[in-house]
Amino acid sequence: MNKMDYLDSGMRYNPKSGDDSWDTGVQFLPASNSKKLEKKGPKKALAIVAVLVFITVLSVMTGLLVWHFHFRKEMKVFKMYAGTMHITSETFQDAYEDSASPEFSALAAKVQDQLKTLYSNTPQLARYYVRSTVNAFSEGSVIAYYISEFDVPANQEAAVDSALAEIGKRLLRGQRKLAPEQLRVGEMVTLPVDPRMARNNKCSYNLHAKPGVTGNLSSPGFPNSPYPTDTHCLWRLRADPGYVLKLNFITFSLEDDCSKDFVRVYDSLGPLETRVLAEKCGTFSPSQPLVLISSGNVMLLALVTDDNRNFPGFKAEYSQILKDSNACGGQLTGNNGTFTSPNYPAFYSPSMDCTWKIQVAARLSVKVTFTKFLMSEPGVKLKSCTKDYVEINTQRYCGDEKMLVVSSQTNEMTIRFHSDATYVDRGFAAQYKAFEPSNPCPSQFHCANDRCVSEKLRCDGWNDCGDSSDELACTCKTDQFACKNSLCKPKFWVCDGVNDCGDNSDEEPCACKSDQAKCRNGKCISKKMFCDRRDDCGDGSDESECDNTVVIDCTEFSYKCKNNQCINKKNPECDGVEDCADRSDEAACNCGTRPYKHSRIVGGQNAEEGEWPWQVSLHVKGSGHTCGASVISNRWLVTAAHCVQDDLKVKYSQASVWEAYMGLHAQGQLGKSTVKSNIKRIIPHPNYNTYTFDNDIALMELESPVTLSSVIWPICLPESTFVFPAGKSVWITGWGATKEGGFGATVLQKAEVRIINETVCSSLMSDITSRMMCAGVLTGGVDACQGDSGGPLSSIEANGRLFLAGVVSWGDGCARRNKPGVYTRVTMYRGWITEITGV
Ligand SMILES: *[C@@H]1O[C@H](CO)[C@@H](O)[C@H](O)[C@H]1NC(C)=O
Ligand SMILES: *[C@@H]1O[C@H](CO)[C@@H](O)[C@H](O)[C@H]1NC(C)=O
Ligand SMILES: *[C@@H]1O[C@H](CO)[C@@H](O)[C@H](O)[C@H]1NC(C)=O
Ligand SMILES: [Ca+2]
Ligand SMILES: [Ca+2]
Ligand SMILES: [Ca+2]
Repeated sequence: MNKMDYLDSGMRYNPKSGDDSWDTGVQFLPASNSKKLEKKGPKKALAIVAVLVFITVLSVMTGLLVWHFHFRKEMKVFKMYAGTMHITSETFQDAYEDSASPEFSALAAKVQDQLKTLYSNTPQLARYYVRSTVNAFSEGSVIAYYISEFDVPANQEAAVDSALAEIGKRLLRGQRKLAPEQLRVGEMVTLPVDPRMARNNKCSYNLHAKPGVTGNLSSPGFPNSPYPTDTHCLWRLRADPGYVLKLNFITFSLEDDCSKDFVRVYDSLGPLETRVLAEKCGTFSPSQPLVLISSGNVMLLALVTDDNRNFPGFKAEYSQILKDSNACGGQLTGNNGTFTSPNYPAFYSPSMDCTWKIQVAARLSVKVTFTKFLMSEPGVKLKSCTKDYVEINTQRYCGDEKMLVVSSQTNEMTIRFHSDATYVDRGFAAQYKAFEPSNPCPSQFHCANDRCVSEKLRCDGWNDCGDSSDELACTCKTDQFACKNSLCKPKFWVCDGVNDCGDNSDEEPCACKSDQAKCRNGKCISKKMFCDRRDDCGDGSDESECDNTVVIDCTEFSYKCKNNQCINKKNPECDGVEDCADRSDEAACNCGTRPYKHSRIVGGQNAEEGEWPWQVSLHVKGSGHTCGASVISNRWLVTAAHCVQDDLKVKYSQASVWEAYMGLHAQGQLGKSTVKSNIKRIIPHPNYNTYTFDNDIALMELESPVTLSSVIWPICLPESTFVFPAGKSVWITGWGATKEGGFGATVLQKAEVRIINETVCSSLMSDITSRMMCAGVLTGGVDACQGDSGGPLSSIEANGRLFLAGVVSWGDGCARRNKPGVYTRVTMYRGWITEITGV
């Protein structure tokens, strides 16, 4: 074959016999091609180039193949294994806790010797073994914690893993042959260490909890400097025998991505994958404390960081508590009561089993309502419930449950709680109650799923049962829309782009024809008219969501960069993408972020601490909380003009009657970070109309600038072109104050509301102007008033950043279900706000 000529001239390589892949590897250039090249004399240059290319390709291929067959086999992977060895032939001495003691060294040497012998006698391991290091001992009789290191050829990794998984059994089989001075071992576990745990710069601490004393520990540098890069720090925590450890993170603020920086807590002194209690990153709000409790008298805390982006870190307290206080379960009698998972609201401990037996009076039945239920494990498919679970009548529950209610057929119920050895969670809180089987919900509505809800919630358009059974078989009221499927929904959900009926019948009256699509202003235009560079909608919305952000002719609807160019993107400000050539859309974005990760804790209307850091409580001196406001800079607040109108008794328009509380969570409880400030001046909108509430907005200047912090932070102000479309969910917050009457809640409340179609709102309410927007409640109680006059309507936008969409104004501004709330449309006042405040 011709191809061999090329080979001979270009290459000195002779493939090893038996390497079949070699031959097939070079057949891509057929021999016939080279014959053609030889014939065509004038194109000799071309032929030479082709030959050179061929040779180059061939040498690269050859190189790869040589590497593949020769070196790859030899390429070693460094692997670490963590192990525990239960030594039965020794008794624990205090000196074993001190790795500098001669006793520690002597026993460690014995363990290391024994491991070496064991590995040397195991064919799959002997050649790759590097060393073992004993890091700690604990009671029981003596447990040794060690790390074994191996240099394993890549293709042998699995074999080494499985040999080590079996090594414990091997050791036990060999016990009879041991010399008398050798250690007797009851159990041995050896497992690969998470590769991330092998990062550099090790540091370690050994801490023993003292009886009745709370110790403390923190990440290196805390609180003065961020934690260092490329760090791997270990804290080995011990308690006295008979005690368990409680680790309580007071502050916890790491990078948000656990693949970069993370904390791991083990129910062991070694980093065994089978004993991980938790892996955490991000920031935890003080209202969701992170408290872990071990199952034995040891615990290992590891901090692992990567090479950039450092955060403050953590501070934690540790203490020992009696193991008995971990006991759980029991007999519950009486016709109502509560019980919780062990340690609640701290995380439950691993490897626990608890049983509660509830018995109520004969002829009654039992109903258990879980007010909190958080039993998730990373990487575990929900609903398999093979790890941690609650079991009632052979039915298992796990994961996160929002509205779990379970009833019995008899007057008894048995609830079993089980946690396995790895990954713990917050657990559950439950209430139980006896009920008359013939009347399970006295003076309440009985949902199909056994929940009981107030009769007032029946047929009100909201799914309160969780299974919609409170909304079936209703006669629609005048303020309700009759869906085709016979559900009744509040009329204000019509034509907002959200399918509330379920069969879309609430959206049909305003749907576009099939070849059309809807503009933001509601007009239907042909789909072809979108992104054709012509404003067919009249509000530019057909040109604002095209694939490429381009510069367009400015209209009153287009976003204008500082350099006066207009771009066709919707809401480009602070979305994390530089859209303007001069980057001005991303220039002033120190706003609208929150210090804490969004909470997983579901249900309830209480805000988390720091969840709404722009929320202000405006107090009238001497009479307390009166209105809400929003922080927009370190000097300025936005509130409602109607809050600052004089009445016969109080001169609300005077700055001196007010004081602003920022960073406040609960009324009457000033936190460490709460700031109280006097007001220098109040500027209500000059066109505020006391009768129609038109232009209901006012600015307040603080007496002196406030120091911004994690709990006091400005919300972003939208440009005049910013769009908050009908159907979008936004949030209102407050303590429930209307200017007329005091507040309803101590802790800051939050409620999700949804923006209502302008046309629809105008048809339902009178005197709605273009400077107002309407929103209806999505979640929240019936009678509770959430949100304050003057408080923020916060909208979560691109990148999780929050913008001030509105100011709570009138109607049922404090968010009740039956009526839309009316809000001052902040986009209308962007120019005015800048003019006065410079923000
Ligand atoms: C933390 O513990 C150390 C001793 O371990 C002690 O000196 C220090 O005062 C403690 N700090 C606090 C805030 O408890
Ligand atoms: C629980 O039972 C006690 C009497 O046993 C009663 O006074 C109390 O009101 C009950 N609580 C609830 C929530 O039903
Ligand atoms: C708002 O509702 C009207 C009908 O009341 C409808 O014509 C219009 O398209 C709706 N607007 C949007 C943006 O859906
Ligand atoms: Ca309802
Ligand atoms: Ca709708
Ligand atoms: Ca942008």
